[in-house]
Amino acid sequence: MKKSTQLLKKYYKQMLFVRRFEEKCVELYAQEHIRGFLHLYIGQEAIAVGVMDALTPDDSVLTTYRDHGQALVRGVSPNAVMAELYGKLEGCSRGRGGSMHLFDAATRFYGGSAIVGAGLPLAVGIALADKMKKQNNVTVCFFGDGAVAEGEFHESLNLAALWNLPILFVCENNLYGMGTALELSESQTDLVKKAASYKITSSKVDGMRVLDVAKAAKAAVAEIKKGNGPFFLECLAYRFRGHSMFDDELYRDKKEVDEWKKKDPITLFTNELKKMKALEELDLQEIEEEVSSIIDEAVLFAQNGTLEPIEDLKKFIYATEAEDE
Ligand SMILES: Cc1ncc(C[n+]2csc(CCOP(=O)(O)OP(=O)(O)O)c2C)c(N)n1
Ligand SMILES: [Mg+2]
Repeated sequence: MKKSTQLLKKYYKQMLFVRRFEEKCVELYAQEHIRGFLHLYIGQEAIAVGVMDALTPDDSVLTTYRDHGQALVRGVSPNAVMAELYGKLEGCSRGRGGSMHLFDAATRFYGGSAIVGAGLPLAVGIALADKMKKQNNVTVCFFGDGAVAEGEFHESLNLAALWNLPILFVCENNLYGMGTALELSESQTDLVKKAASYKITSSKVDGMRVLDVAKAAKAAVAEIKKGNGPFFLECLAYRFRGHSMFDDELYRDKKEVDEWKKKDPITLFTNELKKMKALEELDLQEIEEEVSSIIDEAVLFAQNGTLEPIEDLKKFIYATEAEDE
């Protein structure tokens, strides 16, 4: 298989994997194996896949509570992610974080956070550390359109620009923050203008098209690694499901959802593969089976995992106790 076809296969497989993993999560949630909050990334897969391909293992990643896609594509073990969703000790956050707080230092995946905008100042800190240590790494911070209303967003962009930090800000603009449409919460809905006001270079990309996202992210990371400071990439997208598992979606028209579903990133990419005549070389059924067996294994791993014993309840409350471990 040609190298270029291998890359296309990787994109397809990663997007499908995230999609199927989360569809499985929906089932497991209904069966109450997964509890608590669960925010799905379905519809936005092309963004995680396209951006992550521009990174090296030394780069850092931060994101929001809608974090399964980024964690899986970054390379956090699917077993550890599923075990985390089950609240098991073998989870990537020892079962204490759950869906919104996936974390894995080995892949420099610094979370998942429940607080809107919370990843932004952390990203500034990590990028500042990289810069002070003269390490030519990039920190990628994913956040939603809702985060631009937060003070932390403005403080973070200002400092990143002022200190010329190596950060890629990836705004996943899916047009809604919970049940509030962007135009109801922002006077300026052209989000790249906000970055421009901090003198941060920016671009906008169709977040439903993985090849476009990959190209834009690669160009942005190259600029950052040349020492040109932060970059703001707005990815226009849409979440196909509700905000979380509990959402009656009264704030948006079903027709609008159906229109966006025609732009499903996996369907769009399959059509592109057809056009590029790459589809003949790819066995989609085989990829589907590969993905399915990884997910089955993850579910089994999580089911067989351990619930933290009650005597460990107070562990990790204070930093000193964590150090004793
Ligand atoms: C500081 C803060 N304010 C409010 C909330 C409640 N909240 C949870 S998700 C959310 C919407 C965020 O929307 P967006 O950033 O667009 O991300 P999306 O859910 O669309 O991915 C809000 C307001 C919160 N978690 N943190
Ligand atoms: Mg949003």
